[in-house]
Amino acid sequence: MPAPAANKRNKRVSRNIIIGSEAWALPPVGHPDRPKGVPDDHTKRWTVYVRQPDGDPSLTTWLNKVQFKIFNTYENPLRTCDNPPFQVTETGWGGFTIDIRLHFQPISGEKAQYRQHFLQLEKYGDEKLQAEQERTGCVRSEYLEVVQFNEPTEALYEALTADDQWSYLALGAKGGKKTSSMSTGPNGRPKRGFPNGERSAQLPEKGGDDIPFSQEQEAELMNQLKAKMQMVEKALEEENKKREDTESKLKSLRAELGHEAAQQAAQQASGDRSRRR
Ligand code: SLL
Repeated sequence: MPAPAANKRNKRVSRNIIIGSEAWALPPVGHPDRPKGVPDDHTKRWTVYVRQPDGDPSLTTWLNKVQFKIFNTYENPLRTCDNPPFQVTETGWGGFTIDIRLHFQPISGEKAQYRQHFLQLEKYGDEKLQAEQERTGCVRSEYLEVVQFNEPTEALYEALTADDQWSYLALGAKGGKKTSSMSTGPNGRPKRGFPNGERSAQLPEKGGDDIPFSQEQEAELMNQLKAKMQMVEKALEEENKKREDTESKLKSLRAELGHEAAQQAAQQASGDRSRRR
C-alpha cells in the first residue's frame, strides 16, 4: 500500500540488512551435554536471523517485526519476533528454505516485504572455509540484503535521517560502553554545545556535569599527551644509548679478532687463487 500522496517525498532511502543462519552440531544421543527434550533424530542446533550490519543505524527505526516461516513439521511454524533480536533458534536434522516477512514501522505506510533464506546446516564452500567451519563447529551462511524506501513518508524520512538511530551503539547493548565523564542526551549520545542549548564551535572553558567537552579537558588531555611523549623520548634515548654501547663493544671485539681473522681470510683467498690456477 503506497503512502498517501501528501506524504510523498521525492527521495529514495535504502537500508542494508543481514539475513543469515548459524548451525552447530548437537552432542550425540546419550551424551551428558545433549539438551533435554531434543528429538533423537535432531543433529543440529540452528539460529536464523535478521540484523543490521555492525555499526549501521538500528533497523528498528524502520523495521517493526519479523516473521520467520520455518518447516511445517515444527510446532507453531510461523514465528513472530516483535523486537530485536529478530531471530529464531531451533534444533533439527535437515536444511530447508525459510520464508521471512519484514513488517515495517506503521509510520512508513509500507506493506510487508518477503525474503527467503536457505537454512544451511552442512559444511560448504572451499577447503579453507570448510576447515574454518570444522574448527569453530559453526556453519554460517549469510547475505546482505537491501531494503529500499522509494518516496518515503515524511515521518519515515525523518526517522531514517535522525541522529538517534545510532544511540543503541552507545547504550552498551553489545559491549558498547558509555564514557562516564560525558553527559549524554536523551538519545544516549554525548550532548553537544553549552548547557543552555547554545551551539558553538568553541569549546566551553570549564567542564561540568552537563558539559561533555571543555577547554579545560582539552588542556588536560594535551598535558597527558605531552607527558607520554616525554616518556617515549626518554625510552628512545635509553635505547639509543644501549645501541651505542653495543656497537662500541662490537667494534672492539672486531678489532681484537681482526688481526687473526684477516690472516685467515688472506690464507683462504690465496688457497682459492692457487686452486683456480
Ligand atoms: C525438505 N529439506 O525440504 C527437506 C526437509 C526438514 C528438516 C528438511 C526436523 C523438523 C521437526 C527437521 O530438521 N526437519 O522436528 O519438525 O523436504
